[in-house]
Amino acid sequence: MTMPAPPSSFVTYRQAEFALVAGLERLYALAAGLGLSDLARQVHEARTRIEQHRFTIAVVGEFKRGKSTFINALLGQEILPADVAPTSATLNRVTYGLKPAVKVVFKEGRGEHFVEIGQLADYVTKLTPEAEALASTVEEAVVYYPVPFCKNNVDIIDTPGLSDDVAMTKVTLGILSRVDAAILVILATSPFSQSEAAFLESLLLEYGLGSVLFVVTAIDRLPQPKDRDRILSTVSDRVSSRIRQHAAVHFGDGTEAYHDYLRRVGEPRVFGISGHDALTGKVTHDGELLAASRLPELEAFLERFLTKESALVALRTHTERVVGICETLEKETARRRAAAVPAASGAEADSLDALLRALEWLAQDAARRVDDLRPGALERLRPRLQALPEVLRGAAEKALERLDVQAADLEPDRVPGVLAACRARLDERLQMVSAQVAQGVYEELTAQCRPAAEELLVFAGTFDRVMAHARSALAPPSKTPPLPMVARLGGDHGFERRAAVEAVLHTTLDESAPLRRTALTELLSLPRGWADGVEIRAVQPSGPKFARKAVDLYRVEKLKSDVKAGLLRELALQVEKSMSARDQALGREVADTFSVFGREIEQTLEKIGEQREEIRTKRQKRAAAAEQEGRRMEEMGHEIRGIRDRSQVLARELSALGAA
Ligand SMILES: Nc1nc2c(ncn2[C@@H]2O[C@H](COP(=O)(O)OP(=O)(O)OP(=O)(O)O)[C@@H](O)[C@H]2O)c(=O)[nH]1
Ligand SMILES: [Mg+2]
Repeated sequence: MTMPAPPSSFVTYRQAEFALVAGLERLYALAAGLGLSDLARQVHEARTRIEQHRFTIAVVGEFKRGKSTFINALLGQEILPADVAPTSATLNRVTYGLKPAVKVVFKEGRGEHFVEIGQLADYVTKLTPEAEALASTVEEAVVYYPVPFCKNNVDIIDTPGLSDDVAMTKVTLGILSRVDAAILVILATSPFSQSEAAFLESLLLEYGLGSVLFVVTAIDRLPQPKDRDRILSTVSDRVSSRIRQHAAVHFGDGTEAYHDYLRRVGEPRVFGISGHDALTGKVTHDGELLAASRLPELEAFLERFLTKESALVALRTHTERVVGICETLEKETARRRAAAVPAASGAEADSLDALLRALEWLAQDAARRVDDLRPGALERLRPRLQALPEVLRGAAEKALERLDVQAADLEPDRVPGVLAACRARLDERLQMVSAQVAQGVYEELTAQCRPAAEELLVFAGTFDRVMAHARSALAPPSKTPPLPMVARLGGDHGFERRAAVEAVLHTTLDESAPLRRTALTELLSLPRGWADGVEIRAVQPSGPKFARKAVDLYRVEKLKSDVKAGLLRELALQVEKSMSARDQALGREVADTFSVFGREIEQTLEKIGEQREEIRTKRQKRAAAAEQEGRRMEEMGHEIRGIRDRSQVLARELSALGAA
């Protein structure tokens, strides 16, 4: 590309290029840092193109506007296929080559090959279904031709017409970001339609007006010169009004930036030609027809624009593009900065914490209710304890009913043996009875625990649900959830409330059941050696010898009844003496049993506390991360604004340079 001598401005092309490349380098890092891979790729392409010093101009427009014919007119030969039916189906790049040739580049890296120029139509049109199928495999056709305009690294790209079909429109819109300037071809007989106006918007966003030319073709269809002039000024007016609209949307109607923009872009450059007549004139060497086609005037302009001004135009386009990229990035950083406000995640944590606090209250409430059940349970158990003296007495009487005492046992040294034997028998009996009473107390106690188990079950259901919610809100759901309390308590019993209560009761109490049984039995039995203080003496023999037998009989009966009375008295005494201690022990036992449920609830309180702590920590971490992200976005935004501001200054200087 020829570099015109820089005018007397401090901006030289090199400096501008250097500034743009440096800006793009930073923008690449920023876009990549934000994970915007598409934009990063675009930035990278822009940079490569600046460094390659190629200038590419695309000929664009609605379908059937005479785009291909116009390029053929420039080439002076019918090289690109043109037809009354929608024709172009690929991008055709016209580039400089001494010897005319065509290189067909296939899509997806499926190679390329050279064909004769006459074969071009076989690869690039959609005039027949077969041709269209082949064209759909072609990325682009490169036409080498000795076009003077293309001498200095300039390529002209013929594009498929817009609006005919979606795929073609996509191809054409896709190329916009990869070219430096565009020629919008408009038909004289339908000047600047709504869809062309909309398309202009894309062009303006991509390049700014300085890089868009308007070619109104087929003016030969308007034989009256005054009609031609009228059409050209109509197009010019419509384009200008569209540009004002664009400026108003982007800068605000009437603002300084608005007027600045309009001054910068200047008037649209509109040319009226007849591509058809120009081509015919060139091919048939009909100078008059060529002159009437008005192509020579446009060629003179293009000569300047594509060779002398192209470097400047390219720089301007690149600068506009950098500004556009900056705007996209600024919006993104602003969006992320707003999203990084910790309040958003804080609100969620707040409601979660409130939920867990409520769960804590429920737990404390359940614990209180369980505790409230205890006195009632004790009251129901007490009668069994109070009946103990009576029960033991009855059992003792029965055990001592028929004592086996002989006359020989009346010897003083044998009496203690008799007493011991009776006591052993009595102890055995009493032990059995107190074990039975203990079993009864145990069963009653378990029954009294049932309402507590029910309370626990109801709370466990709520606990599990809330904790599962808290966990999933805090941790990625892939984590295995903790074993639900309900399951731990008694398996998954669904809605079988009774079975569930039974299960809870047993899971909770079973562990300590043997201990409790022993404790209760101990509580209800007599201490070892309880009758050690009982002393019995046999009645001394007296009276005449002949009456000895009867006397002995009397003595035996007396011994028996003494032993019985002594043991019963001692038993009553011992039992009576220990009743208040037993009552206290029973109270302790009931409290102990109920505390098993209390402990279960206490453990859930611990878990809830841990969960709340975790929320607090997570929240602090999140807040810190959000703050950091916010700062990072702010710094990025600041840097991007800097690049944008510098690029805008550059854009102003470059357009001043163009006007000079
Ligand atoms: N009268 C007249 N007809 C023209 C002119 N330019 C193009 N045509 C005709 O308009 C029709 C379409 O021309 P093309 O050059 O194929 O148009 P295109 O915009 O390339 O069409 P697509 O590739 O399908 O988008 C052809 O029949 C041309 O002969 C012109 O300046 N005057
Ligand atoms: Mg075409």
